[in-house]
Amino acid sequence: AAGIAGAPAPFDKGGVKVALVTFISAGDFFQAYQAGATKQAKALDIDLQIFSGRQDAAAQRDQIEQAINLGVQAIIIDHGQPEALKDVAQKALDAGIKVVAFDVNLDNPKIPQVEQSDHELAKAALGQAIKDNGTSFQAGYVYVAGFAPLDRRDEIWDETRKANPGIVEKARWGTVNDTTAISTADQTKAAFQANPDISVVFAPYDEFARGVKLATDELGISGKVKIYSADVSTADITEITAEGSPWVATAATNPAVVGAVSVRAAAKLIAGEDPGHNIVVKPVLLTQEDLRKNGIKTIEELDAKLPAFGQSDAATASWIPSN
Ligand code: SR1
Repeated sequence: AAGIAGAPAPFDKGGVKVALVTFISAGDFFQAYQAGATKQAKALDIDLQIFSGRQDAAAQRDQIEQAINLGVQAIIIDHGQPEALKDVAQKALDAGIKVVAFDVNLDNPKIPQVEQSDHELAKAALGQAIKDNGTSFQAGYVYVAGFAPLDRRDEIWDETRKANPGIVEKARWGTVNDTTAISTADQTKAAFQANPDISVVFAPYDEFARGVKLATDELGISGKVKIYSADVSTADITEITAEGSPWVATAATNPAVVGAVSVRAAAKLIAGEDPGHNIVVKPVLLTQEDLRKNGIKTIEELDAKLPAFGQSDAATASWIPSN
């Protein structure tokens, strides 16, 4: 370990170990989040060990125990079920290990919470839905309760429907598993068969949106449905900008930036600095029209075009190299 010249201890000498314990590891969002975390860790000369989740709360608890036993200086907990994690996160704190949580509310003043401003994200996507479709339409909604970001986005869906009684939720469905998009596609087909008048789907997770698009393509109804989502990846941009695509807008951060911010927050805690309690990475609204007009095909092109997407000043410090 070489360390970083001029950085506070222990980063000046190097050899810092951090664990990233995930709950969901499949899918573009989570892969990009991990890639961003890995890159920022490398820039900080951190040995980052990633524990891959399988949507299994007991396994995630075990992995946190393993990280504690490995003697890491910090643990980043990425999603999960709060009730399965709160005590084991406290155990880490009691052992002198710093803890950062991303998108799982551990409700502990010692644990900074990283999030993507999910209220703003949902408002941006639904604002575009209203702009395109007016305030009266038959809607489908893809939602699974119990995930902090989805629950926060759900609050805005409720608020939007209350403010616009002409928006009618005809059906609600959703699954989070190893193959979320495929499971969601199957459920979407059933929802559309029972409710052929649905013209707008709010699917605020890109795996959900991908599933809805797959279903509408297979049912041959893509021309009469519009999908509004959260998240973006290069593969999503391909789906959104494809000819005849019903996926017309998404509100998103760059997940690699969120991963980098999570590592920086952990590094600041290890160095004895305060990264703040609520660490927010702001999303941007991306429409099919703008992506096509600007010829954007990849995340890298979005980074270059939209500085607010490609970087965040959350949890920065003069001694932390940007990645
Ligand atoms: C099942 S939770 C999925 C969400 O987590 C992250 O916040 C991503 O934005 C994704 O939509």
